[in-house]
Parts: sequence; structure tokens; C-alpha cells
Amino acid sequence: MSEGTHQYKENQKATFNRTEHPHRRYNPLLDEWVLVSPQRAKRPWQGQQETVAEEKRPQHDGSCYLCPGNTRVNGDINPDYKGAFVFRNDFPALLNEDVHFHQQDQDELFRINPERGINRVICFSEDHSLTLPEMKTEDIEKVITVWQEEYKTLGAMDYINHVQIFENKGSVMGCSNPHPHGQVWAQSSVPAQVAKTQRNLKKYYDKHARTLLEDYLKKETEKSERIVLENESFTALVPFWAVWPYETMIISKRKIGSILELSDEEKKSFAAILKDLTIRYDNLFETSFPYSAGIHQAPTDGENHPEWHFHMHFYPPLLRSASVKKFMVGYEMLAEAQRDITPEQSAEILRKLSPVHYKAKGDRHFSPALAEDL
Ligand code: H2U
Repeated sequence: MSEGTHQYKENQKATFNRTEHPHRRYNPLLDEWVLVSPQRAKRPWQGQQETVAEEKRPQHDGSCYLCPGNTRVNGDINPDYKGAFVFRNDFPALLNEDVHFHQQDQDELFRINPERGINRVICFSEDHSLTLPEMKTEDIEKVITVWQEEYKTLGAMDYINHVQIFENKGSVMGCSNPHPHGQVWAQSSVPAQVAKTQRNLKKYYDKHARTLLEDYLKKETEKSERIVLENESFTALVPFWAVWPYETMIISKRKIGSILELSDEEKKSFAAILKDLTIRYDNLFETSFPYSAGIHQAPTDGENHPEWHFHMHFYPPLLRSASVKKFMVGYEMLAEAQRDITPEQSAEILRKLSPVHYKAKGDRHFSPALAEDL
């Protein structure tokens, strides 16, 4: 007989405790489950604290394709820009080209559709040495203005039904260049994750006449255990169903469908919470914290979308230190996502971190932009 096949009597059963017993949590945005195994990480902190030596980057790097005045791979020369700068991706995943396609030839088991779109790169700053948490809040606001312009102009194009704004930060996330930048992919289809989220948001809205995230945020605010920080217009929290150890979501307090609906005050608040959250991330392991982050908002398909509620996801891979990352392998690839540390523990750790960037505290790679803004 193998271990675990004993028949326990009913009276020997322990009462379920979510900080001790393995359990599954439901993600209502994606209609998916995540396995949580708190018994594997009972202590909130496991002690490993090594930092990774970080190179100090210059403010301008002659070999960087994204720095002002430099030549990109395709031969174009970047202007001598200041602040945020947008250019067409020279290696786009999508092409802005309409093609003839015979839909009727589809085989149920070999479905295929052409996809048309536009990919752009958004440099956040002319300063090669910075990252979002190290930028001034007012300069992050300028990045948000560019996100608004991109969502508006690309979304207004006839065939563009979805605009994905995102940032891939750190080489561990496959980012090819440390210059602060993000991307925008605009396309004819609503991509899978967004379509799935939309289906679930709509189901909830049709039933309750309120957005799912409006109700979720209200309940999270009452419970407060997963809130990392909040300001006037936004809350950052570790979702109840988070998969990545330090995954967070920034949710707008007001129900707005897209970035275009932000008031001036809300835009300031959004910039402030972006800075505050990413500073805490950097402080967690005293490293430039890698992540994939992106905005989820209403598709630009010309339909009314009362179910949408503006939010931003942060998916950081680090687990225990600047060098120990979580791998989505084995069980996760074959069965479902799993985590050890509970979302409540992660939120508490992030909440307790200093809102002052670690580089501004010591003399390590001191950044003038940081000092001015803190
Ligand atoms: P990532 O490092 O996050 O992948 O973003 C860099 C993007 O910049 C990448 O998509 C583009 C790459 O295609 N790029 C150019 O468009 N031109 C260049 O000269 C270098 C990089």
C-alpha cells in the first residue's frame, strides 16, 4: 500500500484552513482554477536574500537601438527625442496588409484565419539608464498620454478591433533591450486572453448590471488583506486567484472602460500608483524587478462595452530572490497553475516594503531623477 491510501475516519479530519491546506481558487476573469499549496511555504519568508550585481547603465548608449539619435537595425535614425517616443516595430509580428482569403475552405480540425495588424515600440524616456520606478511621476504621465494616443488612433482604424499595450521588462522575460520601453500590438481580432476575459465580464454584467471588477474591488477593499497600496483613483492588489508569486493588478476605482476616460486627476493617480508599485517591486529583492505587464480595457470593435473595467496586470516571475524565479513547468504545463506562498502573504510582503526606492536610500547607482521625485 502506498502512502496516502489510508482511509481516515470522519472524526480525524482537520478543519479546512486556507493557510495550511492545499486548495484551489477560482479566477472569475479567466474561468480558470489555480492550485495553492501553502503548506510548502508556511513561513512567509524563506530567508534567501542574495542580490544580483547590476550594471550601471549610461544615460545614453551609443550601441542602443532605442536611444535618441541612434540608428535602428533597419537603418532609420531615431530623432533626438525627449520623453516618450513611438516608432513602428522594425520586426513586426503582424503586417498591415489585407489579403484575399477563402473562408469556405475551412476544415473543422484545421482552422486558420489571416491576421492583420500594427506593432509599435514606445520608448518611455530618452534616458537609457532609467526604468518606470526611477522616472519622475510627471514623466510617467507623459507615457500614459502616449498610451492614450495609441489606443485612440490605432483603435479608430476600421479593421483594428483590439489594442494591446504592454511592457516586457528584464532579460529574464525575453526583453531584448534595457532601454525603458514597451510595445503596442493593434490587430483585427480580439486575442484569446482578452476574448476570454470579455466573455466572463459580460456574463457577470448581464447578470448583475455592475462590472465584475467594481464588485470585486469593493469586496477586496472591505477585506483589505490582499491590498498592496491605493491612492485616490486606483488600487493595487494581489488577486485572490494570483498565479505568479507577486502577481498584482491595478484596478481603477471608478468604472471606466478604457484609458481614454481617465480624468486629469485619474491620470496623475495612475502614474503615481505605477511608480509606487514598481518601486516596491524593485525593493523586494533590491533588483530591477522583471515582469510582463499590460493594460486590459475595452476592445475597439465599435461595440458598446459596459462590462469592461480598466485594469492593468503585472506578472513578475521572481519567487525567492533576484535570481530564483518561478517556472511554469511540469504540473502547470500539464494540469493547472500552482503556487506555494498565498496571495495574502505576498500582499503583506509587498505592502510592508518601503515606498522609497532602494537606490535612493544608499549611494548605489544613485539616480538624480529618483531623488528629485521622492
Ligand atoms: P522587446 O525587447 O521588449 O522585445 O522590445 C524591443 C522591440 O524593439 C522588439 O520588438 C524592436 C524589436 O522588434 N526593435 C526595432 O523595431 N528596431 C530595432 O532597431 C531594434 C529593436
